[in-house]
Amino acid sequence: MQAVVKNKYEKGTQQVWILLDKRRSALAEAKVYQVAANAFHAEGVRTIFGLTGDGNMHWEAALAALPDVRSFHVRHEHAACAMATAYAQASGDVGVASVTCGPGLTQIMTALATAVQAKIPMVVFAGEAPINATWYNQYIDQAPLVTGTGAVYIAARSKKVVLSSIQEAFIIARSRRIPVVLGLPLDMQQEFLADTDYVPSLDVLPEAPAFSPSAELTRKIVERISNARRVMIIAGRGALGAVEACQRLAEVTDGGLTATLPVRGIFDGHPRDLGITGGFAHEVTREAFSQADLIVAVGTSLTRHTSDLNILFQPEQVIQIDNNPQFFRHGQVPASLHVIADARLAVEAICAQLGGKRPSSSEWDIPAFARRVLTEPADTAEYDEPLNALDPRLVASRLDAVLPKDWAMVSVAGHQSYFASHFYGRKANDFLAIREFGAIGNGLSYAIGRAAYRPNQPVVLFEGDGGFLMHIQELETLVRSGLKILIIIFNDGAYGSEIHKLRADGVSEHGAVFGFGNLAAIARGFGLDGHTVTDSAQLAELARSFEQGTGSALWDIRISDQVMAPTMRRQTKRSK
Ligand SMILES: Cc1ncc(C[n+]2csc(CCOP(=O)(O)OP(=O)(O)O)c2C)c(N)n1
Ligand SMILES: [Mg+2]
Repeated sequence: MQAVVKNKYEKGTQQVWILLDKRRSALAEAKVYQVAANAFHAEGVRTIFGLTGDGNMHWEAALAALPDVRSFHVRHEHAACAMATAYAQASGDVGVASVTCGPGLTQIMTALATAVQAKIPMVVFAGEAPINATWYNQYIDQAPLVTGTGAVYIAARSKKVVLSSIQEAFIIARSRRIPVVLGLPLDMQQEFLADTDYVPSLDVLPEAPAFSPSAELTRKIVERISNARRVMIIAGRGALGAVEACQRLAEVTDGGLTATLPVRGIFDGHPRDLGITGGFAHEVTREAFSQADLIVAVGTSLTRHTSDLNILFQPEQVIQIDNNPQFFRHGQVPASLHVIADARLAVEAICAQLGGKRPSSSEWDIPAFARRVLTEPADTAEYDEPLNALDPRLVASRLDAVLPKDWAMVSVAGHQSYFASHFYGRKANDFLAIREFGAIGNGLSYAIGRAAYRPNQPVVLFEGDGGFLMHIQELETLVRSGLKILIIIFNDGAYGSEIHKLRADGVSEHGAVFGFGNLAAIARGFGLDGHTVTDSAQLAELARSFEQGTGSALWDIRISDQVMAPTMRRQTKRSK
């Protein structure tokens, strides 16, 4: 398609329109915002999320007009940033959001901090106050706000540095996996600039080398494995390219396979798959961990969530294999042996050297544990009192039975997230859980970002009532976008995470209990299909009608506030 750019400029008192044919006139001048939009397009950006104002509206319109670009206009800037976060996580590419200067930028602090902690490659195009004005009502010093979240701020305050700043932003985002905010003063964006060829970051960045561990280090690991009795393998996001190698390692060591929550399902279907590790692990998986004496952690940064605060295993038991280990994570050195290597190459080298050498005692029947994970409840705690609404554990298992296995699922923070984590027979790339920074109020945005990545795959969002109401305005964005999302609210009429702690501490829970509201009617008001669920027998028929329909739906499932997630039970007991 021919890129014809129409620009208006002032010549004396006359307004002159020029048409720039970019094929013929590579050095033609265009407005800075247009040149910047062309550069983003050259970076391969085809999906953007934003809310416009003076600082970004021209850039956004220019980029949205370029071939194949889809622009999502949201109702709150935080949502744009959170959508770009989920889009980046799902696609593996750089997420792009855009906000105006001043109040547009201040809205995204929580989403930026989350993206930093989740190591999300992202570029946020932000306006800046005009450089030539003596006063501007939306002025704020943007850099310290952004850098305070841990993100990078690049101010491009002269048209001469605009293209190199965009290139730098994408180079940093891709190579360091971090969000970068790019600030361009809004008056400078209206200047003219030669639209020279832009060199995209991927033309500059070399491919990351894949290191094998040294033969000596491999021998050391093999010796530890041979001296161990029961080996458990944990895979994180860095193991996505090493699935078969990890499975082979489990087979040759008679060991178990587990996944961190973000890659739930990575070993789905393997007879040694014990599901997720960490605080949310199945009771049977916890039992297996209690018998393991060696942990091989592959491609995971080993947060405290992964070891459930060192309850499942201790750092001394762990060998960590990662191409970029942190060595100190969540307040401790998380492993006793660190291997800097490519996950697949390292595990393959270990398997090759292990040959027939197995752990000294290999009577561990992991396939029996794996069968129990699939057939027994994840949490068997019983309650003496009759429950005042549905048991969220039974709701989750019913949902697992009625929701097709190839729909994508999105899970968020809050007490209900434990229940929404226990779904089986589903693939890792059909699950998205960004829980870093622990902020509530992201669910709808994450689901929209995930759906924007694969618009033809239905997405199921599991949310709490509190998190949902925090950004309910994005229902309007969802309906306008035409994406198909099933929103499932585990509605306990409260900030569940708070009430359980307040109750345990004997403190009044009045500030955390709100009642149920009529979320189904609200959803219908926005144009979704809305249902209140008080009996899990309703779910099968509702799933059928969602599948057959074309639009989004919300199910407000009334769950009991008496059932505590095991993580919460342990936490409240510890605080006594
Ligand atoms: C932005 C933000 N504000 C406050 C909190 C504290 N907080 C953690 S969980 C939670 C309750 C969430 O309620 P809901 O979404 O209904 O989920 P539930 O815990 O009830 O399952 C709150 C307020 C937080 N994590 N993030
Ligand atoms: Mg709640």
